[in-house]
Amino acid sequence: MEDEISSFFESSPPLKNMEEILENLNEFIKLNSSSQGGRRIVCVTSGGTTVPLEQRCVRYIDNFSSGNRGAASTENFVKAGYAVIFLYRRGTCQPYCRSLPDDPFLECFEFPDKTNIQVHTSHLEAVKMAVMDQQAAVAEGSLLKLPFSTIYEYLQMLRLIATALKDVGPYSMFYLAAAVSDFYVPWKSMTEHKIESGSGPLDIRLAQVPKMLSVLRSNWAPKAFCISFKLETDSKILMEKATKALRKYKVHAVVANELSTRKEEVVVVSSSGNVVVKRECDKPESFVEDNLIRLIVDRHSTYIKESHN
Ligand code: PAZ
Repeated sequence: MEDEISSFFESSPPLKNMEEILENLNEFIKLNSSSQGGRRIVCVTSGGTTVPLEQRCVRYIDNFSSGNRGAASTENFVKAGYAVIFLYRRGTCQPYCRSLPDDPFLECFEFPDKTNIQVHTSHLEAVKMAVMDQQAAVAEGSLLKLPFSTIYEYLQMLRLIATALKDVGPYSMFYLAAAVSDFYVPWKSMTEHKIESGSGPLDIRLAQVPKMLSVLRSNWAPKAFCISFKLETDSKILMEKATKALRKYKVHAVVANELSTRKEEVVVVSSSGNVVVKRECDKPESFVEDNLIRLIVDRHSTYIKESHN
């Protein structure tokens, strides 16, 4: 497995802005570890990774993930006093923007005259809150946003973040809500130019993406608190798969969810048993992430206390 992982990274196209990412990352970690008593730092991954089919990519395989879970969780972590590294898929849902109309966003604005632009009264509150909350989180150094698109970018960035967080130890957390591709086309066996059409059906052989969770736990950031996610469409196999992942990857909890009900309820699977976490249906403004993050933060506090004993 170690060999597969090394060869994945060795053959990946290098990150274009690695220096800049590292600089921002180290500055963010330094600021938050040294700010009064130090803040806990969580890396929230969000959205789906793409799998390019050509090196000069025209076509790619994608998945369903909207990034809502990651964005809502980020807001809750910031509210709980965490510094958040938001590793997100470009173009997916962003923290503090969930109540803005996305289609068409420009309908939020109006021009009373040629030199002024105003937010339409019906959207005023939502836009005001989004701008204020986002700016406050960035200004107080609680939010660092790092975008990815491909599986290659995602895994390289996750490794950078994990190794940069190594010294934060138990005060760091990984909350891995991104929907990461299980299969990909290895860079070296990928055609450089656009795949030509017109010569019948296309056969593509996909390799399995090496599982990085074990190496994150054992090498990259062994002391970090680690939460992974398991999504299934068949509720009959969900709990079994989540329990298996808990044991196999030795994470601290697995959040199990089913595609069609993921916004209503999740199950937190851990060695202390399974806890069902639900959205409060009687409150229209409630999200499952509000209760989920409360529980995770609580578990993280216990983990920190235990790691000092
Ligand atoms: O991004 P979203 O809000 O539409 O969905 C969230 C989710 C289902 C991608 C997440 O909760 C999850 O389960 N992520 C891991 C998926 C997996 O098993 O790979």
